[in-house]
This record gives sequence, C-alpha cells and structure tokens, in this order.
Amino acid sequence: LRVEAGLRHAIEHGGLRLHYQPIMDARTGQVSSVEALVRWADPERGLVSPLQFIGIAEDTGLIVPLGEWVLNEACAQARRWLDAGWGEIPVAVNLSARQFQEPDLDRVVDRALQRTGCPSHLLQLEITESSIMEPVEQALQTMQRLTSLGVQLAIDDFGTGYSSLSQLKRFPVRKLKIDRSFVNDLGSNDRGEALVDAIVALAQKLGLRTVAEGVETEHQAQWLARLGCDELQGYLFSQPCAPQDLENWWQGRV
Ligand code: G
Ligand code: G
Ligand code: MN
Ligand code: NA
Repeated sequence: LRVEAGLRHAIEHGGLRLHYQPIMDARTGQVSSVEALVRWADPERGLVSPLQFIGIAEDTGLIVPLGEWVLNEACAQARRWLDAGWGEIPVAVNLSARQFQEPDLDRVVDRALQRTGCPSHLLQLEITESSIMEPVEQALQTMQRLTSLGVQLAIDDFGTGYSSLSQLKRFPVRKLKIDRSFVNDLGSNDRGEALVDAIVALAQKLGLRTVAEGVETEHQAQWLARLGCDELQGYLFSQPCAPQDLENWWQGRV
C-alpha cells in the first residue's frame, strides 16, 4: 500500500525518469533506434528498477497513468533530439498487456504525438506475445488502429510466449525482438543457435525485421549478424542510460 501511494505520487509529481538503450543496425553499426525504459527516482531508494514496480502498477491500474507518462516523455524526447540536431531517432516504448487492452489506447498514443510534435514514424510500440494472443480479433483491431496513426509495432520477448505462428502473419508488426535467453544460449549450446536461426528465417519469410536482445559479447554480435539478425541491443553497446549520458556515449563513438 505504501508502495502504491509512493508510485502514484511519483507519477503525478515528476518522480519518474526514462533511460534509453541504443539498438544498433547489425550491418552498418549505426544506432537505428533506442528503447525507453522507465525508472522511479525515489528520494529514499534512488533509481528503482521497473522490475520492482511494473507488476504493482499493473495490479493497481497505475500502469495506465504511468504508461501515459512514459508515452508522453518518450515522444517529447524524440522531438527534443530532432530539434537539437541529433536527427530522427526512433524511440521504442514498452506496453504492458493491461495498457494494450485499454479501449482508448490509440487516443492516448495520438494525444502524446500531437502534444509533443513527435512525428508518428519515430514512435515504436513493443508488445509482448501474451498480450496479443487473446482475443486475437480484438488485438488485431487495436494493432490496426495504432499502425493507422503511423507508429510501428514490435513483438517483445519473442519466443518466450505461445505466439500462434499462424496468427503472426496477420499482425501488422514490423519487428520481432528475440528474447535474450536465446541470445544467451548462443555459443554455449546448439539449441541457442538453432532457435535464433529459426526465428530469423521465420521473420524473413514474413518480411519482419529481427532485433536480438541481451547482446553482451562481441562473439554473440558476430554470430547474430552472421545468422542475418538485423539489429542488436545489449550491454555490449550500452546500458540503458539518461538522455545526456546517451548523447555523450554517442558523441564518443563518432
Ligand atoms: O529497465 P529494465 O532494464 O530493468 O526493464 C525491466 C523490465 O521492465 C523489462 O521487461 C521492460 O520491458 C519493463 N519496462 C521497462 N520500462 C517499461 C515501461 O515503460 N512500461 C512497461 N510496461 N514496462 C517497462
Ligand atoms: O522485456 P524487455 O525486453 O523490454 O526488457 C529489457 C530489459 O533487458 C531491461 O531490463 C534492460 O535493462 C535489460 N537488458 C538490456 N540489455 C541487456 C543485456 O545485454 N543483458 C542483460 N542481462 N539484460 C539486458
Ligand atoms: Mn522491451
Ligand atoms: Na524484451
């Protein structure tokens, strides 16, 4: 209960922060987009990981105002990067299942775009496999309403849920994010390689881009690039960090 009150206060009084992790183009080595990851700047505990409050936010319904704040802030940041001359940097935002089921999600997204002046093609929404499964027809409609705004959709943690492969081709998604457990297995056992290989092949047949998550070693990065994975994300390149730190990291690379 105390956590809930504290979180509510943080949402309403500027106590949340977004960190950003770069996602690299495997072919060119350039940053292709960034993923926004929320933190709670608690006066007593410091920066609190979303692992410690997203569940509570979902159970209490606070995920709705929290998610709206995240969307607004991510769009505002994309616009700030544009205005500051960094160019067009697409920003990916995680949606929880509960948010995905909100009937006015498309209006919330549209409002964030309008309010901040963020071009819609710079916003990507990551949804997990489980949130798009049931009921499929409704999920399909939600996805169509979102893509008609011009935003792009990605399936997060792909391979960990039970995506119905037959439905996958009906979904207007652009990317599959390969769960980091598979990336972790690369090089340590054959299963990892076989699974990544199969997911990349499936994605290519469906015309989808693939993003490998949790890339921590040069060896994994080379392996993934060889398997045809389009984009790479992980500690090998950068941890999620504050916008200013990301800008410094970026500047240091060029
Ligand atoms: O940031 P970390 O780096 O620790 O993220 C932990 C988990 O929290 C991930 O599964 C991530 O998808 C989730 N997460 C991070 N930010 C958000 C957010 O803004 N909304 C939702 N729904 N989940 C988030
Ligand atoms: O569920 P989602 O994919 O949105 O979660 C992203 C999570 O993965 C965040 O908690 C982020 O901090 C974490 N992460 C990002 N890169 C790496 C990595 O290279 N290794 C590990 N173990 N976690 C990572
Ligand atoms: Mn994600
Ligand atoms: Na993920």
